[in-house]
Amino acid sequence: MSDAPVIITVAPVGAEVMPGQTPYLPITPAQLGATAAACEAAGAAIIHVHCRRDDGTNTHDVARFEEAYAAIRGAGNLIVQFSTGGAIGMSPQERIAPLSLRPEMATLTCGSVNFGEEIFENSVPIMRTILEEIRARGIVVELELFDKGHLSNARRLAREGRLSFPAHVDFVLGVPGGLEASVANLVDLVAALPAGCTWSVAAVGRAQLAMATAALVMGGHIRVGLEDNLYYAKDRLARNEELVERVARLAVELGRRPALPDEARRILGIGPPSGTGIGNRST
Ligand code: KMH
Ligand code: ZN
Repeated sequence: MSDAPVIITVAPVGAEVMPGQTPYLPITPAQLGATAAACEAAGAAIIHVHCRRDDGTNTHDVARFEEAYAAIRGAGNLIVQFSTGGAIGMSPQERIAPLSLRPEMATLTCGSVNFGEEIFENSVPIMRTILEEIRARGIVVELELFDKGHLSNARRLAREGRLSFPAHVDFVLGVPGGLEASVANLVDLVAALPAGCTWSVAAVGRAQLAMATAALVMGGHIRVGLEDNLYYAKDRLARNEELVERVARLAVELGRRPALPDEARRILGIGPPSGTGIGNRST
């Protein structure tokens, strides 16, 4: 059993949930800032950022990300991780545009995947484009794996010299069309990782809590938030900070504790949040 600190990522908004589904979705930069502060107080170390326009629609507009980034930075010390997945249908150029702001971290989804009725497209050329921008900006990458085959793509990019292992990996389980959220699948994925990788798990819906608990026992890290799960319990909508607080409490019960953002920076090989000279373990 691990007693290492657990890095809790909050994914507070995502691209799929719409404001009509819950009153707790942070839409504006100010709301993202307030969410960041509440989630840091509850035990989060990383915030995974998507942006919306005021009407709730998705945008990867650089100016909107800049406002959100400033609001989050002004609210505390969370590691800021930009999504490069964006929303289904965004072009690769749209998806990478906010990286010009040089966040400390950014995601790279390591392959295409059916996504409900749609396809989340991440061909090898798209992955190369995103990774090149991540590397050029000196940003630490989080490899997002929605299926086991995505690990093969990551290994291919490593063979091409575009990223290096060990890296930080997030398993996103339970997307309709991706790998199902089960303990057996999580154990299998973790066993398949290159030596020295750190990993976290995100899971859709009700499985979020179960997979987070499994990660605590297995020595992994956790992602929670409304991007992946709207409910605290059946028929009870969640606030982001409640989802963070619950897994932080479970961590302590299980002999671990939430990593502070600076501890998470050390674990992930990220330099201090200066905006320049950001350390980069994974690319
Ligand atoms: N919204 C999904 C299509 C990421 O943030 O890097 C993709 C996604 C992945 O959320
Ligand atoms: Zn996302």
